[in-house]
Amino acid sequence: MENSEIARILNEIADLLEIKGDNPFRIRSYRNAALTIENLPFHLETMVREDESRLDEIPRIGKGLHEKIVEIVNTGRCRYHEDLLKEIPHSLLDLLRISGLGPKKVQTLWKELGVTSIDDLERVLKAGLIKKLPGMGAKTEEKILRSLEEFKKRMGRFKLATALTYAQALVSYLRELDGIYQVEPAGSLRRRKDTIGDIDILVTCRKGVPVMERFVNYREVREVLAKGDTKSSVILKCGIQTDLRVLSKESFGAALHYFTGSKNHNIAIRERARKRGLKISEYGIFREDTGERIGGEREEDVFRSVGLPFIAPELRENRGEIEAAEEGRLPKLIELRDIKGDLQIHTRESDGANTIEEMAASALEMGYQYIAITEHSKAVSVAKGLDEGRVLEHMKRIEEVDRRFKEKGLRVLKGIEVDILPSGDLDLDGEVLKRLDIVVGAVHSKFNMTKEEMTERVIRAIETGLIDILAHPTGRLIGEREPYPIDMERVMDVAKRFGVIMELNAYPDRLDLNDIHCKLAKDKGVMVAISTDSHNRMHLWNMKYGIYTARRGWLEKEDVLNTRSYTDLLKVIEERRGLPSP
Ligand code: DGT
Ligand code: CA
Ligand code: CA
Ligand code: ZN
Repeated sequence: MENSEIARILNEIADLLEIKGDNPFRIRSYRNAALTIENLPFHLETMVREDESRLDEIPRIGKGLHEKIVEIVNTGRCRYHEDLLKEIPHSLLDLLRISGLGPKKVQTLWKELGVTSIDDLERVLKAGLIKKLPGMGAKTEEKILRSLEEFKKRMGRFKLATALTYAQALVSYLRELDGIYQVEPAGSLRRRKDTIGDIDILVTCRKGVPVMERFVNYREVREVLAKGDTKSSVILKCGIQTDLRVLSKESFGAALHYFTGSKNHNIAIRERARKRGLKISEYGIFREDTGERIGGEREEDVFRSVGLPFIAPELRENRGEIEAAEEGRLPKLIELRDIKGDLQIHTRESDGANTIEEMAASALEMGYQYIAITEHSKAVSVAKGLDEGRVLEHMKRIEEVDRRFKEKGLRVLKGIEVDILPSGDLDLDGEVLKRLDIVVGAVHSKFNMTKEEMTERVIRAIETGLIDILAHPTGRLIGEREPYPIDMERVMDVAKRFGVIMELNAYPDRLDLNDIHCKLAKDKGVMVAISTDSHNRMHLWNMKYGIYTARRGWLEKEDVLNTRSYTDLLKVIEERRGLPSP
Protein backbone atom coordinates (compact mmCIF):
# COMPACT_ATOMS: atom_id res chain seq x y z
CA MET A 1 0.00 0.00 0.00
CA GLU A 2 1.30 3.41 -0.99
CA ASN A 3 1.91 6.17 1.54
CA SER A 4 -0.53 8.38 -0.34
CA GLU A 5 -3.23 5.74 0.00
CA ILE A 6 -2.75 5.65 3.77
CA ALA A 7 -2.76 9.44 3.80
CA ARG A 8 -5.94 9.51 1.76
CA ILE A 9 -7.80 7.35 4.32
CA LEU A 10 -6.61 9.53 7.21
CA ASN A 11 -7.61 12.67 5.36
CA GLU A 12 -11.04 11.26 4.71
CA ILE A 13 -11.44 10.51 8.40
CA ALA A 14 -10.61 14.16 9.10
CA ASP A 15 -13.14 15.30 6.51
CA LEU A 16 -15.85 13.06 7.91
CA LEU A 17 -15.16 14.20 11.45
CA GLU A 18 -15.36 17.79 10.30
CA ILE A 19 -18.75 17.28 8.71
CA LYS A 20 -19.87 15.64 11.93
CA GLY A 21 -18.62 18.66 13.86
CA ASP A 22 -16.17 16.61 15.89
CA ASN A 23 -13.34 17.82 18.14
CA PRO A 24 -11.04 20.18 16.18
CA PHE A 25 -7.91 18.82 17.86
CA ARG A 26 -8.70 15.29 16.78
CA ILE A 27 -9.39 16.51 13.26
CA ARG A 28 -6.07 18.35 13.17
CA SER A 29 -4.14 15.32 14.31
CA TYR A 30 -5.55 13.23 11.46
CA ARG A 31 -4.76 15.96 8.96
CA ASN A 32 -1.23 16.47 10.23
CA ALA A 33 -0.55 12.76 10.16
CA ALA A 34 -1.89 12.48 6.61
CA LEU A 35 0.29 15.35 5.47
CA THR A 36 3.35 13.90 7.12
CA ILE A 37 2.79 10.44 5.67
CA GLU A 38 2.15 11.74 2.20
CA ASN A 39 5.55 13.39 2.25
CA LEU A 40 7.60 10.59 3.76
CA PRO A 41 10.64 9.81 1.66
CA PHE A 42 10.32 6.07 2.34
CA HIS A 43 7.65 3.38 2.03
CA LEU A 44 5.69 3.35 5.29
CA GLU A 45 4.21 -0.11 4.84
CA THR A 46 7.66 -1.66 4.51
CA MET A 47 8.84 0.14 7.61
CA VAL A 48 5.82 -0.86 9.69
CA ARG A 49 6.12 -4.47 8.61
CA GLU A 50 9.79 -4.51 9.57
CA ASP A 51 9.49 -2.72 12.86
CA GLU A 52 6.19 -1.27 14.02
CA SER A 53 7.78 0.72 16.84
CA ARG A 54 9.62 2.92 14.36
CA LEU A 55 6.30 4.64 13.69
CA ASP A 56 7.02 6.63 16.84
CA GLU A 57 9.97 8.28 15.13
CA ILE A 58 7.63 10.03 12.75
CA PRO A 59 6.54 13.42 14.03
CA ARG A 60 2.85 14.05 14.79
CA ILE A 61 1.74 10.45 15.10
CA GLY A 62 0.23 9.70 18.47
CA LYS A 63 -1.02 6.44 19.94
CA GLY A 64 -4.52 6.34 18.46
CA LEU A 65 -3.15 7.05 15.03
CA HIS A 66 -0.39 4.54 15.50
CA GLU A 67 -2.96 1.76 15.88
CA LYS A 68 -4.99 2.89 12.90
CA ILE A 69 -1.97 3.08 10.65
CA VAL A 70 -0.93 -0.44 11.61
CA GLU A 71 -4.49 -1.61 10.92
CA ILE A 72 -4.50 0.06 7.50
CA VAL A 73 -1.12 -1.39 6.59
CA ASN A 74 -2.07 -4.88 7.71
CA THR A 75 -5.64 -5.10 6.45
CA GLY A 76 -5.83 -2.42 3.76
CA ARG A 77 -8.78 -0.84 5.59
CA CYS A 78 -9.73 1.01 8.72
CA ARG A 79 -12.81 0.11 10.70
CA TYR A 80 -13.17 3.58 12.18
CA HIS A 81 -13.22 5.05 8.67
CA GLU A 82 -15.83 2.55 7.54
CA ASP A 83 -18.02 3.24 10.57
CA LEU A 84 -17.95 6.94 9.83
CA LEU A 85 -18.96 6.24 6.25
CA LYS A 86 -22.03 4.41 7.54
CA GLU A 87 -23.18 7.69 9.07
CA ILE A 88 -22.12 10.06 6.28
CA PRO A 89 -22.45 9.53 2.52
CA HIS A 90 -19.05 9.28 0.85
CA SER A 91 -20.01 11.65 -1.97
CA LEU A 92 -20.39 14.49 0.56
CA LEU A 93 -16.61 14.58 0.73
CA ASP A 94 -16.42 15.83 -2.86
CA LEU A 95 -18.32 18.92 -1.78
CA LEU A 96 -15.52 19.86 0.59
CA ARG A 97 -13.18 20.21 -2.39
CA ILE A 98 -15.22 23.23 -3.51
CA SER A 99 -13.68 26.38 -2.08
CA GLY A 100 -16.06 28.33 0.12
CA LEU A 101 -17.81 25.13 1.17
CA GLY A 102 -16.60 24.24 4.62
CA PRO A 103 -17.86 21.31 6.66
CA LYS A 104 -20.50 23.46 8.41
CA LYS A 105 -22.10 24.52 5.15
CA VAL A 106 -21.83 21.01 3.72
CA GLN A 107 -23.61 19.73 6.79
CA THR A 108 -26.37 22.36 6.40
CA LEU A 109 -26.82 21.55 2.71
CA TRP A 110 -27.08 17.89 3.55
CA LYS A 111 -29.43 18.21 6.52
CA GLU A 112 -31.67 20.96 5.10
CA LEU A 113 -31.75 20.16 1.38
CA GLY A 114 -30.63 16.53 1.22
CA VAL A 115 -27.58 17.44 -0.89
CA THR A 116 -25.16 14.52 -0.94
CA SER A 117 -23.23 15.03 -4.19
CA ILE A 118 -21.92 17.58 -6.68
CA ASP A 119 -24.89 16.85 -8.94
CA ASP A 120 -27.29 17.57 -6.08
CA LEU A 121 -25.46 20.80 -5.39
CA GLU A 122 -25.80 21.90 -8.99
CA ARG A 123 -29.51 21.13 -8.85
CA VAL A 124 -30.21 23.19 -5.71
CA LEU A 125 -28.08 26.02 -7.04
CA LYS A 126 -30.12 26.12 -10.24
CA ALA A 127 -33.32 26.09 -8.23
CA GLY A 128 -32.02 29.02 -6.13
CA LEU A 129 -32.62 27.13 -2.89
CA ILE A 130 -29.35 27.94 -1.17
CA LYS A 131 -29.95 31.63 -0.52
CA LYS A 132 -33.00 30.69 1.51
CA LEU A 133 -31.01 28.66 4.01
CA PRO A 134 -30.17 30.05 7.45
CA GLY A 135 -26.90 31.99 7.36
CA MET A 136 -26.35 31.71 3.61
CA GLY A 137 -27.94 34.42 1.46
CA ALA A 138 -27.57 35.46 -2.19
CA LYS A 139 -23.89 36.36 -1.87
CA THR A 140 -22.98 32.90 -0.62
CA GLU A 141 -25.03 31.30 -3.36
CA GLU A 142 -23.21 33.36 -5.98
CA LYS A 143 -19.84 32.44 -4.49
CA ILE A 144 -20.61 28.73 -4.38
CA LEU A 145 -21.75 28.87 -7.98
CA ARG A 146 -18.45 30.41 -9.08
CA SER A 147 -16.42 27.92 -7.03
CA LEU A 148 -18.37 25.08 -8.55
CA GLU A 149 -17.45 26.21 -12.06
CA GLU A 150 -13.81 26.41 -11.05
CA PHE A 151 -14.00 22.99 -9.44
CA LYS A 152 -15.43 21.43 -12.59
CA LYS A 153 -12.59 22.91 -14.62
CA ARG A 154 -9.83 21.39 -12.53
CA MET A 155 -11.64 18.17 -11.65
CA GLY A 156 -9.82 15.07 -12.67
CA ARG A 157 -6.33 16.55 -12.51
CA PHE A 158 -3.81 15.40 -9.94
CA LYS A 159 -0.75 16.95 -8.38
CA LEU A 160 2.52 15.85 -9.95
CA ALA A 161 3.85 14.49 -6.66
CA THR A 162 0.79 12.28 -6.21
CA ALA A 163 0.84 10.96 -9.77
CA LEU A 164 4.61 10.36 -9.66
CA THR A 165 4.36 8.36 -6.45
CA TYR A 166 1.66 6.12 -7.87
CA ALA A 167 3.38 5.79 -11.24
CA GLN A 168 6.73 4.87 -9.73
CA ALA A 169 5.19 2.19 -7.53
CA LEU A 170 3.31 0.76 -10.52
CA VAL A 171 6.45 0.79 -12.67
CA SER A 172 8.43 -1.19 -10.10
CA TYR A 173 5.55 -3.63 -9.77
CA LEU A 174 5.48 -4.18 -13.53
CA ARG A 175 9.28 -4.49 -13.70
CA GLU A 176 9.15 -7.51 -11.40
CA LEU A 177 7.51 -9.52 -14.17
CA ASP A 178 9.69 -11.91 -16.15
CA GLY A 179 9.91 -11.13 -19.83
CA ILE A 180 9.36 -7.42 -19.43
CA TYR A 181 12.10 -5.31 -21.02
CA GLN A 182 11.31 -1.61 -20.85
CA VAL A 183 8.77 0.24 -18.70
CA GLU A 184 8.59 4.01 -19.14
CA PRO A 185 6.01 6.51 -17.95
CA ALA A 186 5.31 9.01 -20.75
CA GLY A 187 2.80 11.86 -21.11
CA SER A 188 2.59 14.94 -18.92
CA LEU A 189 4.14 12.93 -16.10
CA ARG A 190 7.40 12.51 -18.01
CA ARG A 191 7.27 16.19 -18.90
CA ARG A 192 6.86 16.83 -15.15
CA LYS A 193 3.89 19.11 -15.59
CA ASP A 194 2.55 20.46 -12.30
CA THR A 195 -0.74 18.61 -12.70
CA ILE A 196 -1.41 15.31 -14.42
CA GLY A 197 -4.59 14.27 -16.21
CA ASP A 198 -3.76 10.60 -16.55
CA ILE A 199 -0.70 8.37 -16.35
CA ASP A 200 0.58 6.86 -19.61
CA ILE A 201 2.93 3.91 -19.34
CA LEU A 202 4.77 2.26 -22.22
CA VAL A 203 6.16 -1.24 -22.15
CA THR A 204 8.15 -3.59 -24.33
CA CYS A 205 8.11 -7.27 -23.48
CA ARG A 206 8.38 -10.81 -24.71
CA LYS A 207 4.62 -11.38 -24.55
CA GLY A 208 1.88 -8.83 -24.00
CA VAL A 209 -0.80 -10.98 -22.38
CA PRO A 210 0.91 -11.62 -19.02
CA VAL A 211 1.80 -7.91 -18.76
CA MET A 212 -1.82 -6.87 -19.17
CA GLU A 213 -2.85 -9.57 -16.73
CA ARG A 214 -0.42 -8.27 -14.14
CA PHE A 215 -1.45 -4.66 -14.80
CA VAL A 216 -5.18 -5.11 -14.26
CA ASN A 217 -4.53 -7.21 -11.17
CA TYR A 218 -2.44 -4.53 -9.48
CA ARG A 219 -3.63 -4.09 -5.90
CA GLU A 220 -4.16 -0.33 -6.36
CA VAL A 221 -6.61 -0.83 -9.25
CA ARG A 222 -10.19 0.15 -8.49
CA GLU A 223 -11.77 -0.37 -11.88
CA VAL A 224 -10.71 -1.85 -15.22
CA LEU A 225 -11.97 0.35 -18.06
CA ALA A 226 -10.53 -1.66 -20.94
CA LYS A 227 -8.31 -4.69 -21.28
CA GLY A 228 -6.75 -5.52 -24.63
CA ASP A 229 -3.58 -7.13 -25.98
CA THR A 230 -1.75 -3.88 -26.66
CA LYS A 231 -3.65 -1.32 -24.59
CA SER A 232 -5.43 -1.40 -21.25
CA SER A 233 -6.85 1.33 -19.06
CA VAL A 234 -7.64 1.27 -15.37
CA ILE A 235 -8.66 3.66 -12.63
CA LEU A 236 -6.52 3.47 -9.52
CA LYS A 237 -8.03 3.66 -6.05
CA CYS A 238 -6.83 7.26 -5.75
CA GLY A 239 -8.89 8.10 -8.84
CA ILE A 240 -6.07 8.48 -11.40
CA GLN A 241 -6.68 6.85 -14.76
CA THR A 242 -3.71 4.88 -16.03
CA ASP A 243 -3.17 3.68 -19.60
CA LEU A 244 -0.69 0.95 -20.41
CA ARG A 245 0.54 0.30 -23.93
CA VAL A 246 2.60 -2.64 -25.13
CA LEU A 247 4.93 -1.77 -28.02
CA SER A 248 7.31 -3.54 -30.31
CA LYS A 249 10.99 -2.93 -29.64
CA GLU A 250 11.56 -1.31 -33.04
CA SER A 251 8.97 1.41 -32.45
CA PHE A 252 9.56 2.04 -28.75
CA GLY A 253 11.52 5.28 -29.29
CA ALA A 254 8.99 6.74 -31.68
CA ALA A 255 6.14 5.80 -29.36
CA LEU A 256 7.94 7.22 -26.34
CA HIS A 257 8.34 10.48 -28.19
CA TYR A 258 4.74 10.47 -29.39
CA PHE A 259 3.17 9.66 -26.04
CA THR A 260 5.43 12.00 -24.12
CA GLY A 261 4.00 14.89 -26.06
CA SER A 262 3.08 17.53 -25.64
CA LYS A 263 0.63 17.49 -28.47
CA ASN A 264 1.85 20.90 -29.66
CA HIS A 265 5.47 19.80 -29.60
CA ASN A 266 4.55 16.66 -31.57
CA ILE A 267 2.70 18.62 -34.19
CA ALA A 268 5.69 20.94 -34.69
CA ILE A 269 8.14 18.03 -34.94
CA ARG A 270 5.97 16.22 -37.47
CA GLU A 271 5.61 19.35 -39.54
CA ARG A 272 9.39 19.59 -39.60
CA ALA A 273 9.58 15.97 -40.67
CA ARG A 274 7.08 16.53 -43.46
CA LYS A 275 9.25 19.30 -44.89
CA ARG A 276 12.09 16.80 -45.06
CA GLY A 277 10.01 14.21 -46.86
CA LEU A 278 9.60 12.12 -43.72
CA LYS A 279 6.64 10.80 -41.80
CA ILE A 280 6.90 10.41 -38.05
CA SER A 281 4.25 8.45 -36.18
CA GLU A 282 4.09 6.48 -32.95
CA TYR A 283 5.22 3.47 -35.03
CA GLY A 284 8.43 4.92 -36.37
CA ILE A 285 10.09 7.26 -38.83
CA PHE A 286 9.40 6.56 -42.50
CA ARG A 287 10.35 8.02 -45.86
CA GLU A 288 7.25 9.62 -47.29
CA ASP A 289 7.91 8.50 -50.90
CA THR A 290 8.98 4.88 -50.46
CA GLY A 291 7.52 4.18 -47.04
CA GLU A 292 10.91 2.86 -45.99
CA ARG A 293 11.47 2.72 -42.27
CA ILE A 294 14.52 4.71 -41.20
CA GLY A 295 14.30 4.54 -37.41
CA GLY A 296 12.15 4.52 -34.30
CA GLU A 297 13.80 2.17 -31.87
CA ARG A 298 15.30 5.00 -29.85
CA GLU A 299 13.85 8.37 -29.02
CA GLU A 300 16.98 10.09 -30.30
CA ASP A 301 16.12 8.74 -33.78
CA VAL A 302 13.15 11.07 -33.92
CA PHE A 303 15.17 14.18 -33.16
CA ARG A 304 18.09 13.16 -35.37
CA SER A 305 15.79 12.54 -38.32
CA VAL A 306 14.66 16.17 -38.20
CA GLY A 307 18.17 17.52 -37.63
CA LEU A 308 17.87 18.30 -33.94
CA PRO A 309 19.73 17.34 -30.79
CA PHE A 310 17.81 15.54 -28.02
CA ILE A 311 15.31 17.82 -26.30
CA ALA A 312 14.61 17.11 -22.62
CA PRO A 313 10.98 16.01 -22.01
CA GLU A 314 10.38 18.94 -19.63
CA LEU A 315 10.92 21.39 -22.49
CA ARG A 316 8.56 19.78 -24.97
CA GLU A 317 5.73 22.29 -24.97
CA ASN A 318 6.48 24.04 -28.26
CA ARG A 319 7.49 27.12 -26.34
CA GLY A 320 10.60 27.77 -28.42
CA GLU A 321 12.51 24.58 -27.63
CA ILE A 322 12.60 23.45 -31.26
CA GLU A 323 14.02 26.78 -32.43
CA ALA A 324 16.51 26.77 -29.56
CA ALA A 325 17.57 23.22 -30.45
CA GLU A 326 17.96 24.24 -34.06
CA GLU A 327 20.20 27.16 -33.11
CA GLY A 328 22.21 25.16 -30.60
CA ARG A 329 21.04 27.21 -27.63
CA LEU A 330 19.08 24.68 -25.61
CA PRO A 331 19.53 25.38 -21.90
CA LYS A 332 21.71 23.07 -19.88
CA LEU A 333 18.93 22.36 -17.40
CA ILE A 334 19.49 22.50 -13.66
CA GLU A 335 19.70 19.19 -11.80
CA LEU A 336 18.95 18.22 -8.23
CA ARG A 337 22.62 17.69 -7.48
CA ASP A 338 23.35 21.37 -8.31
CA ILE A 339 21.42 22.45 -5.21
CA LYS A 340 23.61 23.44 -2.27
CA GLY A 341 21.06 24.54 0.29
CA ASP A 342 17.49 25.33 1.20
CA LEU A 343 16.30 28.87 1.93
CA GLN A 344 12.84 28.47 3.41
CA ILE A 345 12.50 26.31 6.50
CA HIS A 346 10.16 26.50 9.47
CA THR A 347 10.74 24.99 12.89
CA ARG A 348 8.67 24.42 16.01
CA GLU A 349 9.15 28.10 16.90
CA SER A 350 6.37 28.89 14.40
CA ASP A 351 4.36 26.15 12.69
CA GLY A 352 7.02 23.55 11.90
CA ALA A 353 7.28 20.13 13.56
CA ASN A 354 11.02 19.88 14.16
CA THR A 355 13.73 21.86 15.93
CA ILE A 356 16.50 23.92 14.33
CA GLU A 357 18.98 21.14 15.20
CA GLU A 358 16.80 18.45 13.61
CA MET A 359 16.38 20.42 10.41
CA ALA A 360 20.10 21.15 10.30
CA ALA A 361 21.00 17.50 10.88
CA SER A 362 18.74 16.40 8.02
CA ALA A 363 20.12 19.09 5.72
CA LEU A 364 23.64 17.93 6.53
CA GLU A 365 22.68 14.36 5.65
CA MET A 366 21.43 15.62 2.32
CA GLY A 367 24.83 17.08 1.64
CA TYR A 368 23.77 20.71 1.84
CA GLN A 369 26.17 23.53 2.65
CA TYR A 370 23.57 25.80 4.18
CA ILE A 371 19.96 26.30 5.21
CA ALA A 372 18.01 29.36 6.24
CA ILE A 373 15.58 29.18 9.15
CA THR A 374 12.62 31.35 8.17
CA GLU A 375 9.74 31.39 10.66
CA HIS A 376 6.50 33.22 10.04
CA SER A 377 6.07 36.73 11.41
CA LYS A 378 3.42 37.86 13.89
CA ALA A 379 0.62 38.64 11.42
CA VAL A 380 0.31 34.90 10.78
CA SER A 381 -0.91 34.25 14.27
CA VAL A 382 -2.37 30.81 13.48
CA ALA A 383 1.20 29.76 12.71
CA LYS A 384 2.53 31.28 15.96
CA GLY A 385 4.33 33.98 13.96
CA LEU A 386 7.18 35.82 15.69
CA ASP A 387 7.23 39.42 16.86
CA GLU A 388 10.44 41.47 17.01
CA GLY A 389 11.35 40.25 20.47
CA ARG A 390 10.96 36.60 19.57
CA VAL A 391 12.90 37.13 16.33
CA LEU A 392 15.87 38.44 18.32
CA GLU A 393 15.66 35.53 20.77
CA HIS A 394 15.36 33.04 17.95
CA MET A 395 18.37 34.53 16.19
CA LYS A 396 20.50 33.61 19.17
CA ARG A 397 19.30 30.02 19.03
CA ILE A 398 20.03 29.83 15.31
CA GLU A 399 23.53 31.24 15.91
CA GLU A 400 24.11 28.65 18.56
CA VAL A 401 23.13 25.79 16.23
CA ASP A 402 25.20 27.36 13.46
CA ARG A 403 28.26 27.32 15.73
CA ARG A 404 27.87 23.61 16.28
CA PHE A 405 27.20 22.69 12.65
CA LYS A 406 29.81 24.96 11.11
CA GLU A 407 32.67 22.53 11.62
CA LYS A 408 30.60 19.71 10.14
CA GLY A 409 30.22 21.76 6.96
CA LEU A 410 26.71 23.20 7.29
CA ARG A 411 25.91 26.86 7.89
CA VAL A 412 22.58 27.84 9.40
CA LEU A 413 21.40 31.27 8.29
CA LYS A 414 19.20 33.54 10.33
CA GLY A 415 16.12 34.25 8.27
CA ILE A 416 12.46 35.12 8.46
CA GLU A 417 9.38 34.76 6.29
CA VAL A 418 8.04 38.21 6.95
CA ASP A 419 4.44 38.91 6.09
CA ILE A 420 3.61 41.45 3.42
CA LEU A 421 0.64 43.26 4.91
CA PRO A 422 -2.28 44.35 2.71
CA SER A 423 -0.79 47.86 2.65
CA GLY A 424 2.50 46.53 1.30
CA ASP A 425 4.24 47.32 4.60
CA LEU A 426 6.24 44.57 6.19
CA ASP A 427 5.07 42.94 9.39
CA LEU A 428 8.35 43.51 11.27
CA ASP A 429 10.52 46.48 12.10
CA GLY A 430 13.11 47.27 9.41
CA GLU A 431 15.95 47.54 11.91
CA VAL A 432 15.30 43.97 13.04
CA LEU A 433 15.00 42.71 9.47
CA LYS A 434 18.37 44.24 8.61
CA ARG A 435 20.03 42.13 11.28
CA LEU A 436 18.93 38.89 9.63
CA ASP A 437 21.06 37.05 7.06
CA ILE A 438 18.15 36.56 4.73
CA VAL A 439 14.66 38.05 4.54
CA VAL A 440 11.94 36.19 2.70
CA GLY A 441 8.75 38.19 2.12
CA ALA A 442 5.36 36.66 1.46
CA VAL A 443 1.65 37.37 1.13
CA HIS A 444 -0.54 35.21 3.38
CA SER A 445 -3.74 37.20 3.75
CA LYS A 446 -6.39 39.14 1.88
CA PHE A 447 -6.02 37.28 -1.39
CA ASN A 448 -9.13 38.84 -2.85
CA MET A 449 -7.56 42.14 -3.88
CA THR A 450 -7.80 43.31 -7.48
CA LYS A 451 -4.84 42.74 -9.77
CA GLU A 452 -3.79 46.40 -9.48
CA GLU A 453 -4.06 46.38 -5.69
CA MET A 454 -2.13 43.13 -5.30
CA THR A 455 0.58 44.25 -7.71
CA GLU A 456 0.96 47.56 -5.84
CA ARG A 457 1.04 45.73 -2.52
CA VAL A 458 3.89 43.44 -3.56
CA ILE A 459 5.80 46.19 -5.35
CA ARG A 460 5.59 48.41 -2.27
CA ALA A 461 7.01 45.58 -0.22
CA ILE A 462 9.90 45.11 -2.64
CA GLU A 463 10.52 48.87 -2.63
CA THR A 464 11.18 48.84 1.10
CA GLY A 465 14.54 47.38 0.04
CA LEU A 466 14.28 44.97 2.97
CA ILE A 467 13.22 41.80 1.15
CA ASP A 468 15.82 39.48 -0.35
CA ILE A 469 13.47 36.79 -1.64
CA LEU A 470 9.82 37.02 -2.64
CA ALA A 471 8.19 33.75 -1.53
CA HIS A 472 5.47 31.83 -3.41
CA PRO A 473 4.74 34.90 -5.56
CA THR A 474 1.23 33.97 -6.72
CA GLY A 475 -0.08 32.22 -3.60
CA ARG A 476 -1.67 29.37 -5.50
CA LEU A 477 -2.46 26.02 -3.89
CA ILE A 478 -2.80 23.50 -6.68
CA GLY A 479 -6.33 22.13 -6.89
CA GLU A 480 -7.42 24.26 -3.94
CA ARG A 481 -6.80 27.94 -4.50
CA GLU A 482 -6.24 29.83 -7.72
CA PRO A 483 -3.24 32.17 -7.89
CA TYR A 484 -4.18 35.67 -6.84
CA PRO A 485 -4.25 38.06 -9.75
CA ILE A 486 -0.92 39.87 -10.02
CA ASP A 487 1.04 41.54 -12.82
CA MET A 488 4.08 39.31 -12.71
CA GLU A 489 5.94 41.22 -15.42
CA ARG A 490 5.76 44.44 -13.44
CA VAL A 491 6.66 42.71 -10.19
CA MET A 492 9.70 41.13 -11.82
CA ASP A 493 10.80 44.42 -13.39
CA VAL A 494 10.81 46.00 -9.94
CA ALA A 495 12.42 42.90 -8.42
CA LYS A 496 15.20 43.21 -10.99
CA ARG A 497 15.91 46.81 -9.96
CA PHE A 498 16.08 45.89 -6.30
CA GLY A 499 18.01 42.67 -6.87
CA VAL A 500 15.18 40.71 -5.31
CA ILE A 501 15.18 36.99 -5.94
CA MET A 502 11.95 35.18 -6.84
CA GLU A 503 11.18 31.99 -4.98
CA LEU A 504 10.16 28.79 -6.67
CA ASN A 505 8.40 27.15 -3.77
CA ALA A 506 8.96 23.40 -4.19
CA TYR A 507 6.17 22.31 -1.87
CA PRO A 508 4.11 19.94 -4.07
CA ASP A 509 0.88 21.89 -3.53
CA ARG A 510 2.47 25.17 -4.53
CA LEU A 511 5.12 24.95 -7.28
CA ASP A 512 5.00 28.72 -7.28
CA LEU A 513 6.60 30.31 -9.40
CA ASN A 514 5.21 28.03 -12.08
CA ASP A 515 7.12 26.98 -15.20
CA ILE A 516 6.08 29.96 -17.30
CA HIS A 517 6.99 32.43 -14.58
CA CYS A 518 10.40 30.77 -14.19
CA LYS A 519 11.07 31.35 -17.87
CA LEU A 520 9.90 34.93 -17.50
CA ALA A 521 12.32 35.45 -14.62
CA LYS A 522 15.15 33.99 -16.67
CA ASP A 523 14.33 36.18 -19.66
CA LYS A 524 14.29 39.25 -17.42
CA GLY A 525 17.51 38.31 -15.68
CA VAL A 526 15.84 37.89 -12.29
CA MET A 527 17.38 35.17 -10.14
CA VAL A 528 15.27 32.32 -8.71
CA ALA A 529 15.66 30.53 -5.35
CA ILE A 530 14.24 27.01 -5.15
CA SER A 531 13.06 26.44 -1.57
CA THR A 532 11.03 23.68 0.03
CA ASP A 533 9.12 25.71 2.62
CA SER A 534 9.71 22.71 4.88
CA HIS A 535 7.53 22.34 7.94
CA ASN A 536 9.20 19.09 8.96
CA ARG A 537 12.35 17.14 8.14
CA MET A 538 10.72 15.00 5.49
CA HIS A 539 9.65 18.05 3.52
CA LEU A 540 13.28 18.77 2.70
CA TRP A 541 12.98 15.98 0.13
CA ASN A 542 10.45 17.97 -1.85
CA MET A 543 13.31 19.87 -3.50
CA LYS A 544 13.02 17.56 -6.51
CA TYR A 545 9.58 18.89 -7.40
CA GLY A 546 11.01 22.39 -7.51
CA ILE A 547 13.76 21.16 -9.80
CA TYR A 548 11.20 19.63 -12.17
CA THR A 549 9.31 22.91 -12.44
CA ALA A 550 12.56 24.86 -12.82
CA ARG A 551 13.56 22.59 -15.68
CA ARG A 552 10.19 23.15 -17.34
CA GLY A 553 10.96 26.86 -16.96
CA TRP A 554 14.29 26.51 -18.80
CA LEU A 555 16.36 27.31 -15.70
CA GLU A 556 20.04 26.52 -15.59
CA LYS A 557 22.32 26.23 -12.60
CA GLU A 558 23.42 29.87 -12.95
CA ASP A 559 19.83 31.13 -12.79
CA VAL A 560 19.26 29.69 -9.33
CA LEU A 561 20.55 31.31 -6.15
CA ASN A 562 20.87 28.18 -4.05
CA THR A 563 23.24 26.48 -6.46
CA ARG A 564 25.81 29.00 -5.16
CA SER A 565 28.37 28.09 -2.55
CA TYR A 566 27.84 29.56 0.91
CA THR A 567 30.27 32.43 0.30
CA ASP A 568 28.83 33.25 -3.11
CA LEU A 569 25.32 33.19 -1.68
CA LEU A 570 26.32 35.74 0.94
CA LYS A 571 27.91 37.89 -1.75
CA VAL A 572 24.69 37.95 -3.77
CA ILE A 573 22.69 39.01 -0.71
CA GLU A 574 25.29 41.58 0.29
CA GLU A 575 25.38 43.08 -3.18
CA ARG A 576 21.60 43.25 -3.27
CA ARG A 577 21.48 45.06 0.03
CA GLY A 578 24.15 47.43 -1.22
CA LEU A 579 22.10 48.51 -4.22
CA PRO A 580 21.18 52.21 -4.08
CA SER A 581 18.28 52.55 -1.64
CA PRO A 582 14.85 53.76 -2.79
P1 DGT B 1 -2.59 14.98 -19.36
O1 DGT B 1 -2.75 13.51 -19.31
O2 DGT B 1 -3.84 15.70 -19.63
O3 DGT B 1 -1.90 15.51 -18.16
O4 DGT B 1 -1.62 15.35 -20.59
P2 DGT B 1 -0.80 14.40 -21.57
O5 DGT B 1 0.15 15.28 -22.29
O6 DGT B 1 -0.25 13.23 -20.85
O7 DGT B 1 -1.90 13.97 -22.63
P3 DGT B 1 -2.60 12.57 -22.95
O8 DGT B 1 -2.54 11.62 -21.83
O9 DGT B 1 -3.95 12.92 -23.49
O10 DGT B 1 -1.75 12.02 -24.18
C1 DGT B 1 -0.41 11.60 -24.02
C2 DGT B 1 0.41 12.10 -25.17
O11 DGT B 1 -0.05 11.54 -26.38
C3 DGT B 1 0.30 13.60 -25.41
O12 DGT B 1 1.17 14.35 -24.60
C4 DGT B 1 0.68 13.70 -26.85
C5 DGT B 1 0.11 12.46 -27.45
N1 DGT B 1 -1.18 12.77 -28.08
C6 DGT B 1 -2.40 12.52 -27.58
N2 DGT B 1 -3.35 12.93 -28.42
C7 DGT B 1 -2.71 13.46 -29.49
C8 DGT B 1 -3.14 14.07 -30.71
O13 DGT B 1 -4.33 14.20 -30.99
N3 DGT B 1 -2.18 14.52 -31.57
C9 DGT B 1 -0.86 14.39 -31.29
N4 DGT B 1 0.04 14.85 -32.16
N5 DGT B 1 -0.42 13.83 -30.14
C10 DGT B 1 -1.33 13.38 -29.27
CA1 CA C 1 -1.44 11.68 -19.70
CA1 CA D 1 -3.52 9.16 -21.68
ZN1 ZN E 1 4.56 31.17 3.25
